[in-house]
Amino acid sequence: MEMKKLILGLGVTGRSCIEFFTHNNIDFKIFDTRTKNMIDEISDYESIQEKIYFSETPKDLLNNIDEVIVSPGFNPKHKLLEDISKSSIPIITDIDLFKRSNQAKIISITGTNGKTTVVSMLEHVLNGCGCTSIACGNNGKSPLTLKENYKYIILELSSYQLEYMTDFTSHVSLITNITYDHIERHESFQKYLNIKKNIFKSSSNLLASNLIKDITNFPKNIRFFGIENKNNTCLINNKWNKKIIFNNKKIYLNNDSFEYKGMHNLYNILAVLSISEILDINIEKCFGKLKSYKYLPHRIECIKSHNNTSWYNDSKSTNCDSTKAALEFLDKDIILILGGSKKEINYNSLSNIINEKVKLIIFLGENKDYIKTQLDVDVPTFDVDDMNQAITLSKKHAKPYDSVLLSPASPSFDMYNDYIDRGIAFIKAVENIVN
Ligand code: UMA
Repeated sequence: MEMKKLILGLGVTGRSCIEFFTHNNIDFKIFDTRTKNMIDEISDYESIQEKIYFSETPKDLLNNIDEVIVSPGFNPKHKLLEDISKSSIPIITDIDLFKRSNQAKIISITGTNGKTTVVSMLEHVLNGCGCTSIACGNNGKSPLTLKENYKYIILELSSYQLEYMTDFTSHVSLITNITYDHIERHESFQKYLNIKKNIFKSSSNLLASNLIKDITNFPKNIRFFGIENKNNTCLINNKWNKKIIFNNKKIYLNNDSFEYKGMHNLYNILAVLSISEILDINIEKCFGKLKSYKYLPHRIECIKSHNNTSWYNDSKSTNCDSTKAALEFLDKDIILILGGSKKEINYNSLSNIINEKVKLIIFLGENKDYIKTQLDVDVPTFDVDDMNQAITLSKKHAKPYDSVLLSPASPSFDMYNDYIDRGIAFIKAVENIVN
C-alpha cells in the first residue's frame, strides 16, 4: 500500500506543504483541530477536500502514514500528537522538508526579540552586496514556497519550529537574545532555553549576543557580538573591533556613520555585521548598505507628530523586554498604552523604567488586572475598553514633547487577529482622533 504524509494544521505552513507535495507528486492527508468554517479561504481547497479532516480525528488517520509534518501553532498537548510521538512515525517540520530539497547555504536566526528585524536587515545587506538571499520562516514566508534559487537562505526560527525540527544543519546560526517568554507552551524557562539552543546543533558558525553569555553553557566554539559601554566599542565575532564605535545615537566606522534606532537595534546591527564578516563580505560595504535599511512597521514606528506630541506604534511588542526597549528609546513623559491577551509574564520587570519615564499608563486588554497586581509603580493609570478610548484619553493628557506609545507587552488575540491588526487599529484611531 502506498504511504502518505500527514500534515497537521492548515495555516501558512500546512498550505505550503500542500503546494510542495502536490508539485512533487507525493500523496498526503491534512488534519486541523478547528472546524471547517473557522479556517480562512477554505474554498481554495475544495478540489482536495477528501484529503482534509477537521476537528475530530478519524480512527484510521494514522494508517499508511510514514511521516508527519507539524505546523508550529498545532497544540503540542493534542492527543493525536501525543499518540504520534509514542508511535514510530517521525515528526518533522516544513523547514526539514525544505532542507531536503534545497542546497543553498542556510543562515538560521532565533531569539526572543529582534529575529524578524535581523533577518530582514541581513537580507537587505546581502542583496545590496550582490549575494542573492531571502528571509523566510517565522516571518510568515514558508521556504517551501520559494520559486527562485538564492545563494543564502535566511531562516527565522521560532521556538515552536525548533522544538520539532530534526535537521539543524546551517552555515551560520545566531541567537539574538533570550528572555522569559512562551512559558505557556514550553512550561519552564529552562525548557525554552534548551529548545532555542537546538539551533546550534550541526551548525558551522555559532553566534550569540554577549548579553546572554552567562545564562547557560554554550558550545565552546560559539562567538559573541555586543557592546562595551565604557569605551563605546563593539564586539564582532569575539573581537573588540576598535574601528566600530558608537555613542547614544550613532554607530561609526572610519569616516562613515548612521543613526541606529535604540540600543536593541545596535545589537541587531552588530549581529548582521558579525554574519557578514563570516560570509567574507567587506565590512565597509556592509556598513554602507545598513544605512539604507528601512525598519519594519509596528516596531517603535512613529506614525504621527501633532502639536509636538509624537505617536508611536509598537504593536509587535508581546513581552516585557520589547516594551522596555521602546521605553528606553524614547525620552521621558511617555503615555503608555499597555496590555492585551493574558500570558504568563512577570510585569514587575517594567516597574523601574515606567517610574523613570512614563507619566500615565492606559490599560487596554483582558490582562489589565494581572499586570496591575505585578507592577510596582507610582504613576496614574486609567482603564479603557477599546483603542478609540485609549487614543481619546491620550490626546486629552498629551502635552508638547510627550510621546504616546502603544507597546502592549502582551499578545493581541483578546481583541485582534494578530499584532498587525492591532497596529492598524491604533494607526486608524490616531488618524481619526488626533487632528
Ligand atoms: N491551530 C489550530 N488547530 C490546528 C492548527 C493550528 O487551532 O490544527 C491554530 C493555532 O493554535 C494557531 C493558528 O491556528 O493559533 C495558526 O497555527 P499554525 O501553526 O497553523 O500557523 P501558520 O499559519 O502555519 O503559521 C506558523 C507560525 N504560527 C505560529 O507559530 C503560531 C507563524 O508564526 C509563521 O509565520 C508561519 O508558520 C510560517 O512559518 C507566527 C507567530 O505568531 C507569526 N509565531 C510565534 C512568535 O513569533 O512569537 C512563535
